[in-house]
This record gives sequence, structure tokens and C-alpha cells, in this order.
Amino acid sequence: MSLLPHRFARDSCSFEFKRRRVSLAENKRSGYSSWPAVRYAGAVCAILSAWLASPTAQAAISYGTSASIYSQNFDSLPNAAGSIPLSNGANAIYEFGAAPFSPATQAGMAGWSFQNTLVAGGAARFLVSDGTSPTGAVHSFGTNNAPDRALGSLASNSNVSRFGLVLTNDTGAALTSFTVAFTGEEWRSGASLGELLEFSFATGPNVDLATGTFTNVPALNFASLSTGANAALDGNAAPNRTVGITATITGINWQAGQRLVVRWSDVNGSGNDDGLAVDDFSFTAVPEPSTWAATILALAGAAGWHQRRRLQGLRRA
Ligand SMILES: [Ca+2]
Ligand SMILES: [Ca+2]
Ligand SMILES: [Ca+2]
Repeated sequence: MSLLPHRFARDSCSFEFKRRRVSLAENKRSGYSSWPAVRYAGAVCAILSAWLASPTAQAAISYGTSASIYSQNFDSLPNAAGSIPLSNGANAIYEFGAAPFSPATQAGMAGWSFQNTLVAGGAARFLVSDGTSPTGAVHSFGTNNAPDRALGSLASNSNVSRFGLVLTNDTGAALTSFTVAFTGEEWRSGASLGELLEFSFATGPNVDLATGTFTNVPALNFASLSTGANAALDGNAAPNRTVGITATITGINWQAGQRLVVRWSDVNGSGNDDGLAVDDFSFTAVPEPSTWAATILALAGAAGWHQRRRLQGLRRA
């Protein structure tokens, strides 16, 4: 007799009892569950089923060295005007570097993802656009067929998006401060001025684009620059971009092995919305100053030791 589950799946589970295959539902009905061992097998089934039913964790990129700079120019995003069909339903998170995006071409975008925040709006929408489309979606913004892309969003009544990056702290130590810098680009002007991409972040073992206790950082918002009559703008032209939006966030507790998500959330303004995007993004994080100073001293000490060894070697030669 085996009491180990021999079949478990998202929707069903069964195990063997007295050479007979018993499903979890059948076990409950028959009253076998009064047998402790069978109850144990049933519990294992239930746990495995629940585990399999939990969503797959959103991929994160590894942040492995304190003070290293992660940068992203978004230029691996598609650049031929059009759309990529998305059909995973309301609030689904789509990850770049995974289907339906091209892992071959968007591999450098690993860790970045987006979603439509509106349940009623259904599936997210992804467009490649030079700003001429007024459609609510996440956009790969840029001149059509030009390699320089920016990742952005245009909100509508059915599509209010957010996008962002998830990183895992693989430095082996807690990090307490991070700096984000980017260029904000406006690729389309809607009806009203003052729309925003709102920046927020969260840390923890399981945070992702949609999950976590988020803190807003207004200094990293990008507010629209131009208003007009529903027209495309060149987001690479000086009047339509803000270079060097940056802030350092201190006093965080990003534990080793845990995740940090940075994201921008679009806001649906009244009437037609602006198309706002992020380009030339960079990120760096460091431990608390005392640890950081010790690291620098250790590195300087090691460099000095190597220099002394080299000089001693030269003197002996
Ligand atoms: Ca770019
Ligand atoms: Ca650009
Ligand atoms: Ca609107």
C-alpha cells in the first residue's frame, strides 16, 4: 500500500490505498479520511495542489555587486509599428524576454514587465508606436523602424498600465539605498496637461509588479511637458523630454536574497491622454554607509597590498 500521492495536478489529486486509486474528493466522500495515514496523504495532496495552483513567480534580474550600475536603453524592444497580441486576461503580467515577446531579441529586457491595472479593461495591450496612435496601451515608443526605443504608456478608459523592473539582491548583504536615473520622453500630447507616470517601489521576498507594499517617490515621477490637440510628439526632441530625472532613496531594507521592484504607474486623465515614456534608465544600490566605507577600505587595502607585493617583486628582480 502506498499513501504517497501518485498524481497531483492543479485541479485534482489522487493516491493509492489498498491497491485502489483514490482521489482526494472520493476520499472525503467515503469517510476514509478518518484513518490518520489516509488523512496525511490527503493533506499532502491538498498542499501540492495549492502549491501548483499558485502563480509562477515573476522573473527578476540578479543584482550581484554593490554599487554596480544596471542600465537599460530599451532598444531591444520591437520598432516596426504595430501590435503584439496579448490574451492572458485582466491584470495578467507580461514579461519581456518571454512569449509572446521574443526571448531572442528582448533577452536584455529580462526582469521588465507590464500589466493593465483595470480588471474591467481585460487583457493588456502592447503597441509599437511613434506617438500617432491614441490607443491606451503600453508602447514601445520611438520613430518607426528606428532602433532607439523608450518604454511608455498611454492611458484610456479600458487600459491603465504600469510597467517596471524586478531585481533580486544577490550581493550577499543588505542594501539600504538605491539610486534611479532616467530620461522622461513625451511621445504624444493628449487633451490635458499634467499627466503622470507615477514612480513607486517595494521590497520583500515575493514582490512583483503588482504585489508588495509600495512607496511613492514623487521625485521619480515623469509629468507631461507639452499639451496640444491630440498630436504625436518627437520624444527625442529637447522640448519633449526631461534628461536626468534622478533620486536616491535611503533608509530601505533590501535584504540579501530578497526582491526589489521599481515601477511606473500611468494615470488616466480626463479626455485623451499623453503618451509618456522612460528611456536611458539606470539603477544602483549600496549598503549602509558604514558597511560601504568598510568595503571601500577593504578594496583599497587589497589594492595597496597588491601594489606593495609588486614593488617588492620589482626590487628583488
Ligand atoms: Ca532608447
Ligand atoms: Ca529615446
Ligand atoms: Ca483619459
